[in-house]
Amino acid sequence: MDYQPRILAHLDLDMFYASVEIRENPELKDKTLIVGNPNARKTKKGVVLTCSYEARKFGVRSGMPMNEALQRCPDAVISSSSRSKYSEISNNIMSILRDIDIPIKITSIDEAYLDLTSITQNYTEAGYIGKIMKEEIFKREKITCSIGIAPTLTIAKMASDYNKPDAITVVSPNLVHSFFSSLDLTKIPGIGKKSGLRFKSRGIENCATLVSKSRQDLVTIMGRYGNHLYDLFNCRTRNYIRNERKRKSISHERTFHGKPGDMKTYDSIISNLFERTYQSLVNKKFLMKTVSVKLRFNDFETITRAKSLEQVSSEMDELFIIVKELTAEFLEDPRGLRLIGVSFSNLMRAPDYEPTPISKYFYQ
Ligand code: TTP
Ligand code: MG
Repeated sequence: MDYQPRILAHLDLDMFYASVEIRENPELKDKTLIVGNPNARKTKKGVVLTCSYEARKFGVRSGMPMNEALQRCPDAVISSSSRSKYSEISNNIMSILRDIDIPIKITSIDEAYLDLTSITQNYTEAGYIGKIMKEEIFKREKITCSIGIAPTLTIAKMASDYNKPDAITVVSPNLVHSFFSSLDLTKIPGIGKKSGLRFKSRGIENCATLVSKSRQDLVTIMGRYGNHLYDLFNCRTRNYIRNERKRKSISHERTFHGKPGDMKTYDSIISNLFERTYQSLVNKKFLMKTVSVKLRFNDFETITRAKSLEQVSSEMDELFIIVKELTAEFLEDPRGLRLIGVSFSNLMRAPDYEPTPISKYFYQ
């Protein structure tokens, strides 16, 4: 394995679905909020998708049956989930991160790893970059996140979770052992509650006495977890991002409550989406070859239509006409629309493109 020193970040959005519900309905702020089946009080069915930090104080957790969650927190407000909204906001946020032009791996709807090594050589500056990322995400999408910065991917992920919500935790190489020393054994990936309890019964509660042991000693004390722990404590786990994800498309989409044939609404949404997508294309100095549109009808059938140009372009009028052509036949569909998306793909950098250092990029 390649153990070149690297500075890696893990970013995870805070109580993501709940944050989106609060953003859309600010009255929910500071409430004991559960996202899940809104009929659970009657039907006793469903599981908690996520919940606010206030609800977590009562022991409510993602994946818990709604029935149990409501027993723990009888006054909770339940919000149903709006998944297309979550993916729309997630795409916008991941797009902000992709624009930094460094290796990125998006691992779920609300988390991503980034390799900061090419833009900074020190952890203090990395922490500052993390702060700028957080501010930019909040400024644009009104969602908070937590970031961990560390020499390996696993430690970066543990660090992003360490002080949630709305936190940055920087674990520079010289702090790795003290970071682990502060952790309960059950916080270690791979050591579940059961094994944690087993170790506790043998007097091993946290990592403090284990971090500076040799591999052999750890194997003697911990059995099969010994090797795993030694690698973890000594940064001998993965520290690079394999799939550098090049930007494949620029897109914006919007969900709304469309009425059949409401051309005025559709036209204004299409113009607005086009303008935003076009603006991103120009700001990011891309040229593109393929225009696509996505449309979702009120019965949830979703279609996409695309048209490729003969040559790369960033001509506004030409692209807008294509978007209008691609959407035209669906706007009068009697089912009515609930989502429209506009996307440009087959991207190429414009000749005058220069990667911008992150601080410059964000403060432009
Ligand atoms: P997480 O990042 O695990 O949780 P979270 O963002 O809600 O809270 P935290 O502040 O601790 O990061 O998951 C992201 C979203 O994925 C979450 O908001 C809802 C969804 N999800 C499910 O639908 N089911 C699940 O069991 C989990 C764990 C998450
Ligand atoms: Mg999260």
